[in-house]
Amino acid sequence: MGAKGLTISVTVRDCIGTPIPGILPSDTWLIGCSNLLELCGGAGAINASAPTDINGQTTITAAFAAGGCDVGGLRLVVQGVIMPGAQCGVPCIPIKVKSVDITGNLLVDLADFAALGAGYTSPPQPYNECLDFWTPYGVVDLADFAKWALHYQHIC
Ligand SMILES: [Ca+2]
Repeated sequence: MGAKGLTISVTVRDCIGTPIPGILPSDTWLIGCSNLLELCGGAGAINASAPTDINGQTTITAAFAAGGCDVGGLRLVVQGVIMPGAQCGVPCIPIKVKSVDITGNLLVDLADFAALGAGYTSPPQPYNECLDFWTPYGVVDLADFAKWALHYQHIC
């Protein structure tokens, strides 16, 4: 994300609002809000940049190693607990994750080619945002296929 100028700022507090310092980067990661991402390396798919500081703060700027597609946003996980929790009514972080590993088996293979082909080109095929990898956004065309093809046979 940092390469695209994106940073997620994270502040971790306990139940009475006291910042929690020293939470390891490996204990801070992201998941898809609709649970449609296959995380490459599990919780190691994307981690914080550093341990939380004395103010309970850190950032997430890494690339997201995941297959599948979740355009419903992201949610933070700290030490295995989903933050801030859907029960709090807090919206998901508005970041869409789309992988050329469309099927989410952590390998870009012929199954993904078939999935892309089912929605190629759009129009006239119905628009599938999960297949829209490159500009112009809102259409699935040769540019999206080219982006996909660059990663053919890649594994996580
Ligand atoms: Ca496109």
